[in-house]
Amino acid sequence: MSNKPLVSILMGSRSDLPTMENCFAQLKEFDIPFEAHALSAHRTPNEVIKLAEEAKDRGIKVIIAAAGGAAHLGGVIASSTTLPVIGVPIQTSALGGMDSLLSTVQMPGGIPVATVAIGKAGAKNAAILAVQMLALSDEALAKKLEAFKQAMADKVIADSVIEVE
Ligand code: RP5
Repeated sequence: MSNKPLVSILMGSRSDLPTMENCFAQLKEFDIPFEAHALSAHRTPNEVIKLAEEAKDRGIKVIIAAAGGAAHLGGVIASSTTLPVIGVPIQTSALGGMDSLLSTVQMPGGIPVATVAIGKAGAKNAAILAVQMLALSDEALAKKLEAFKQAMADKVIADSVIEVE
């Protein structure tokens, strides 16, 4: 696989980075080349739209957008590209991430943002969902995904017996 990024990750702020490291780690596990930017739908709307508009021509296949609070980043990106957009709602201290979840998921008909769970699990799942999309046209990656799921199941089964006294 070439090093040209296939996935573009945008986060609303550098303060979202600790959550999104989980996304980076999962993409690295699958050897998916990706890029990442911290840009805000509210503080830097023009830069966000430019990145979204140019992504497809740069070879990007999937965009992952993470934001917290009034989380409009995924929606703004989805308005500016036909690439699939996966939204990660960041956990917030004020409202626990319910604010991020609702403002990411509740898109008007016609402009979908595929929204995953709040926080770290969502960051990890965004990566896996992106890999699943890429695997539709990549047989080797599809095999890696199958092995990944099997390994996950094997681990649970190996540790499934709970000792009772
Ligand atoms: C959102 O506001 C960001 O995605 C972040 O989750 C939140 C807070 O941003 P900072 O004030 O920490 O930059 O746009």
